[in-house]
Amino acid sequence: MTKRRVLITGALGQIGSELALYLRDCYGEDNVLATDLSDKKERALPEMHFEPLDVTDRKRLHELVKEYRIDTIINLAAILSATGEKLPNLTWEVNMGGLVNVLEVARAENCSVFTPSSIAAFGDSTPKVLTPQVTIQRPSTMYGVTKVAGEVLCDYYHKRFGLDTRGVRYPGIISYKTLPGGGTTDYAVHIYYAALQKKAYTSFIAEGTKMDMMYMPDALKAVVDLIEADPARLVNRNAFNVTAMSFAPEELAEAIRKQIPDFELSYDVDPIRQAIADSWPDSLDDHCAREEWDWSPEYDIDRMTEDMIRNISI
Ligand code: VAH
Repeated sequence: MTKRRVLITGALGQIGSELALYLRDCYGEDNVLATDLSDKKERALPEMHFEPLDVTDRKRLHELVKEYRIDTIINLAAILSATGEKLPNLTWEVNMGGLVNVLEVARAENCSVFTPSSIAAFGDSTPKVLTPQVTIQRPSTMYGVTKVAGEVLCDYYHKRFGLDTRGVRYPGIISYKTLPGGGTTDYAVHIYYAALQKKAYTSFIAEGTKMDMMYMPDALKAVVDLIEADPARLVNRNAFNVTAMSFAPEELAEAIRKQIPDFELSYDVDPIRQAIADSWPDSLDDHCAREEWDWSPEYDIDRMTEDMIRNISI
């Protein structure tokens, strides 16, 4: 493991709040600085170095990178797909303005950068089954626009300035420690809580809507495996397709029934989030990640469901 001093933006979010702890375990408590717009640090990140940071404040970001001698920036701060359709201009400011700040500070201080893209970077004209690593990207959400723009901007900073930029296209991420906020795939998290509380869930995504998903432990491992990968092997660098499973709501309900036999699933489709989900792939081809940095997820739908229900029950 390389010795690193890491700054994370968006560290109180669904991924950030678990990634901060995972990176602390990998690199040591004194080598990880968690930052987030909100200051609810005590809620999610006890015993961690934490600084409030608005990722659109380049001056403050630069100060923190210098003060903490940061050499790696993990940029998670983003407004997700569904919220992004309610606040498109703010989504551009946060997602792209924040990324430009991260890239410019990284260029000035010679930091490596990891910024996740998403399956949201694809749109209706993208091949939906086993979506290729390199293909048509015409997303229909502002969140997706910022993800495509982010991918090509990170490629530019690597080619033009030699910056070490890396990223993956995450599918829906499922976890139990911090609830997701404002996403289209959030149903696949809420369903577990409803199954335990009421043995029933009403899905805002329609039956038959397949989307790629991944359990949080695999999502965390992907970050460290990629930033630690041999750069000589990397071709796609900033936008690796990664996935662990692809399922529709009724298939997830089947997996839950193996743990909670009388669980019932019903539907009350949200047309806005359904339209977003319909524009995304049904399944990704992630062979490039497997070939270039040995990506290999460990959780399938049944192993994830057992772990989710065991941990939420606690
Ligand atoms: C969202 N959870 O739903 C995020 C993610 C692929 C989905 O980008 O917006």
